[in-house]
Amino acid sequence: MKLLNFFFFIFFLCFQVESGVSVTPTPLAHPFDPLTKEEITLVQTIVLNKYPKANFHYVGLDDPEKPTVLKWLSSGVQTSRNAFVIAIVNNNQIHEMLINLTSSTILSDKLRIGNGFPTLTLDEEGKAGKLPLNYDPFIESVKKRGLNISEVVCFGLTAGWYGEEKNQRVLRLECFMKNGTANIFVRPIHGIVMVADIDHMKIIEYHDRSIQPVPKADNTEFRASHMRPPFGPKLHAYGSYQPEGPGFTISGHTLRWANWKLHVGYDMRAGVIISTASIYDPEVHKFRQVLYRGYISELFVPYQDPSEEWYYKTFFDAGEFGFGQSMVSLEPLHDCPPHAQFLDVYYAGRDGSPQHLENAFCVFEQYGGISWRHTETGIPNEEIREVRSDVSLVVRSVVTVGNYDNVMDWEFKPSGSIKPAISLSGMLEIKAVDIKHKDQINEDQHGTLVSEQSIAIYHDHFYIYHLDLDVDGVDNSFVKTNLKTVKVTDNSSKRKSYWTIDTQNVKTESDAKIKLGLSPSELAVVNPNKKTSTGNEVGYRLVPGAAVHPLLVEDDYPQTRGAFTNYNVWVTPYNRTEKWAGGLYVDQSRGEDTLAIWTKQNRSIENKDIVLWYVVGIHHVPCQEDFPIMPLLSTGFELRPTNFFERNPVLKTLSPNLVKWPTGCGKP
Ligand SMILES: *[C@@H]1O[C@H](CO)[C@@H](O)[C@H](O)[C@H]1NC(C)=O
Ligand SMILES: *[C@@H]1O[C@H](CO)[C@@H](O)[C@H](O)[C@H]1NC(C)=O
Ligand SMILES: *[C@@H]1O[C@H](CO)[C@@H](O)[C@H](O)[C@H]1NC(C)=O
Ligand SMILES: *[C@@H]1O[C@H](CO)[C@@H](O)[C@H](O)[C@H]1NC(C)=O
Ligand SMILES: *[C@@H]1O[C@H](CO)[C@@H](O)[C@H](O)[C@H]1NC(C)=O
Ligand SMILES: *[C@@H]1O[C@H](CO)[C@@H](O)[C@H](O)[C@H]1NC(C)=O
Ligand SMILES: [Cu+2]
Repeated sequence: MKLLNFFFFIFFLCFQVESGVSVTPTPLAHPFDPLTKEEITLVQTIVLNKYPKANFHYVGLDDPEKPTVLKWLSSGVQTSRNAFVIAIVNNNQIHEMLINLTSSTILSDKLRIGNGFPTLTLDEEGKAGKLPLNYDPFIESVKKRGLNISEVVCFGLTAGWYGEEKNQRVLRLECFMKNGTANIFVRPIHGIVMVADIDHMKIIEYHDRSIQPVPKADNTEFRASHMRPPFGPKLHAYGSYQPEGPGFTISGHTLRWANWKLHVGYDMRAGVIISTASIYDPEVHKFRQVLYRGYISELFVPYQDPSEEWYYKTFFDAGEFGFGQSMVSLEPLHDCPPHAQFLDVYYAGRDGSPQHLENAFCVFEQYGGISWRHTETGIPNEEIREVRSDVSLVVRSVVTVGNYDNVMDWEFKPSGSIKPAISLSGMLEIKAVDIKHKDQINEDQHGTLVSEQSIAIYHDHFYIYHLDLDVDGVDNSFVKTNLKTVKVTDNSSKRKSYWTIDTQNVKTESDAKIKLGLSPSELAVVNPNKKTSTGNEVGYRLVPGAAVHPLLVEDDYPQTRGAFTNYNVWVTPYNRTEKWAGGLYVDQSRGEDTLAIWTKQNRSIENKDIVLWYVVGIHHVPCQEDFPIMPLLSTGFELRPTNFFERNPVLKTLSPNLVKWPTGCGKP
């Protein structure tokens, strides 16, 4: 059957709001602007001047105090900027430094004493990966397996903490075979336990425990250029066309689009940070605050194989590997549509020098399906059909930590909804076994046999979002509305039951710890000081994704470190330094500085500046389709206005014009 040749409609994205957004003021630097290349260089100079032997593990903007930021928002009054630095000096002293970027002075310099280590540098990860290749016992093990050392690639992996007394910065090392494929992760060299001391960059522990065949390279390739036909179904060309250009403007890091105004920041640990997002309310002719700050605070990925080679794999991808420094350049036209705009970022390398990452995130508009609709069939002799199509704005970045690619989106809608989403792709972590068919399995292999000799190990991906909502002002409350069954027992109705709501103002941190999915409830952050004309408190509701709960016991070492997954929802009073749900120093941490510990204070959260923490995730039982590379698997949630507006805020938002592709375009 011959399909119609390239026939499609393109949406002419032409957004109109009465908010005066077309006027772009001269870009005042936003207080949350990420450190510039020059500022990173300045920090490097200042620190190396004091400590010539310093390695930089974190360099970022020291969050300005909230009143400072709010003052800037209302009046443009700028104050000085500070940088926060974590450096390891002389290979063993962890220094926390605060640097005034305006006066180029060190404001404070503290030696850190305590458990846990800073985020790894990319440089030391790279160096650790090279250690085995020059380590005689390993070379011997490779020979013994009949493998070619020139085709071996190794990685340093964080070792976790399992009750050890000793505090030493170490990495476990794991090696893989190339030889005919770029998909090294599915070709592990099994049976070797290697530990490296990364302060002295040497292997300190080595055991060759057992030999398993390396899974075959056949059918593992993922590069189209290395594949032979036949290919999959032919997908027809697709275009998007914005004759008037994109409907958003980016000035510095400030983004204006439709009825939204927000700041898109970056941090080498957190990755993309959305700040000071506010939405224009046509009823009151002004922007109203919604999200002061939102970012992924931590990602916990515990694998579920307790054996010697695998038990330690309980990764904290943000705190251990640095989400921001693990961001990768996006590929125009494939990662983002044609009309996307890209932003570059800089982070500090181990030597403190600014490292450029091109196309680190992209911003684009996309057709958003139906905004609202109705077909009215009830009115005689009238045919009424009213449909509004939608457009949304997406801020996208990709964080690639080793085998996995995390595609992170922040989607904004004219209706006021914010929809953060995460999509996973990349490779599974594979254990090599001498098993070719499921029939040969007679004990728990802790994973799925996804290909001959390849067990993909069970694991979880728990993402925790830091969501500092400031709904129409700083002082907010957290409201939990339970839906409950009421039984009719007094014959007042023919019904035996109905449901109603029971609204609870949550007063303290303890009461705000919520495991979702057990009973129906609505969770909202409201401003008790602002009400709609009909008296409802203005608010934003959390519409959760599928609920995930940890399956490890609470006192298991990794679960203590990842205790922020014990509940899906937490609320804390705002504290500028409580940023990292797994702690500031996560590598080999002992669970002493987690959200679970902070909230033990049971602080009041009523009519205060509060932060909502939300855990979203995936329990991953791998399947064969995830091999040799996983098609995108997505999850997400929505922050949705709830009695925030007086009525449907997009009632009068017209659909974007429908345009046809200009004649002659897109013909083969
Ligand atoms: C940083 O230096 C500037 C310029 O000297 C000064 O005005 C400002 O108060 C300093 N900030 C702090 C936090 O010390
Ligand atoms: C490398 O791959 C080739 C072709 O698949 C195979 O013949 C050879 O044995 C492999 N060598 C090693 C050392 O694995
Ligand atoms: C080992 O691999 C290297 C690099 O791929 C290749 O040049 C060499 O011939 C291989 N040696 C053997 C013995 O296969
Ligand atoms: C409800 O109606 C039933 C059946 O008519 C009757 O037996 C029962 O006593 C009534 N209960 C009440 C609480 O009135
Ligand atoms: C903020 O949190 C830190 C760490 O939990 C704590 O030490 C500090 O006292 C808190 N500050 C305030 C003002 O509560
Ligand atoms: C937290 O504080 C509230 C109010 O004082 C109290 O009712 C509750 O029992 C406390 N919870 C814990 C775990 O201490
Ligand atoms: Cu997974």
